[in-house]
Amino acid sequence: MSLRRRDLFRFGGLGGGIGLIGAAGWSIGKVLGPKDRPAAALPALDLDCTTDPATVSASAGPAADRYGAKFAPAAYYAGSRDNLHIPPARAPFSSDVREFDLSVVETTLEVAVGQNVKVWAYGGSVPGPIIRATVGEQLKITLANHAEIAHSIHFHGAHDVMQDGLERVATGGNQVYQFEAGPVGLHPYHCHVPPYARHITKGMYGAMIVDPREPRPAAHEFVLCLCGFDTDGDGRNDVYTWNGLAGYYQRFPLKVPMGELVRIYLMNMLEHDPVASFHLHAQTFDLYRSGTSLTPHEHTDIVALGPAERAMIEFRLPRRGRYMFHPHQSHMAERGAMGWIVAI
Ligand SMILES: [Cu+2]
Repeated sequence: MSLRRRDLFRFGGLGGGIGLIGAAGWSIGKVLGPKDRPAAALPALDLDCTTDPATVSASAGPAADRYGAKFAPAAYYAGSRDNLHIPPARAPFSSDVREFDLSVVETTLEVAVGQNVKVWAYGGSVPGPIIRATVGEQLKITLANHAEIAHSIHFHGAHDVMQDGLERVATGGNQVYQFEAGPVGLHPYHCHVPPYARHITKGMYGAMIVDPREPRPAAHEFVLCLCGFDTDGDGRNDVYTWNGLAGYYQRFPLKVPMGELVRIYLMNMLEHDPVASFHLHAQTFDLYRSGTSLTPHEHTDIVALGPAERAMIEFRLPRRGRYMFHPHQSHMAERGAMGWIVAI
């Protein structure tokens, strides 16, 4: 069954739309009855964020210039990128070495409908796989370079300087990085071979979550990595995405149960833009900068993030409905970085 956002609004507001979501297999498991519907239907928005991408081309005229139309996923995407935004479950502390494979392959990613970018992909994906460990665990991360030029993995956080990922790994080469996970928080990893702006804008980054020994409260967890693509080579970003595909979370909103704790790990891996932000509509959140503290630094509805800066946020959505999120830099929001969280 094919479901588009404008269909969702057409069927009597969000209650009807969520019924359809369930029918389409997107439900998180709760069966909704008539009493579960919101008191009033949500107003339709003037955001044609689901313009059928198959009908859009760069020369398609005014329709193609409608908000978001050119910054949508290709029509064939079917919402199967959960591994890029749902982190692995937290595991108890282990004295065993945790092993990860971040080998690099070259591939092509359709970052927005019809816009194909050649990328270097850690573990075959952009962003790379989410690494998760408990503070103090030993990590062993392997990079086999299957790409045509040299790459590396540099990890943020604290570790032995000999494991800092500054050495180039030549084509066909292998490198193993071993260090202790820490400190608690959210730390990016990325290629550090110059010009590394080019390597990063071609997809060479990912998130590493380091959990405290005493687990944080149970929550619905997501990772959102803000990424840009310079599709015309002019040194500026042309397409902005959360986790690699423009408009993905417009078409496939994150879904959470109403009233339950949500935790999002945010990361800004943009090159070329000096600052970006994450703004949540209709709800405020606790902000833990870099995720390194167990108590929040601030309570707000927006957090600014410089390059490679990250944050952990926690909130609950008290009402059934759709909550927009986006960078407050409008050119980013309008070029692919708009998304939704639906509380069911
Ligand atoms: Cu690289």
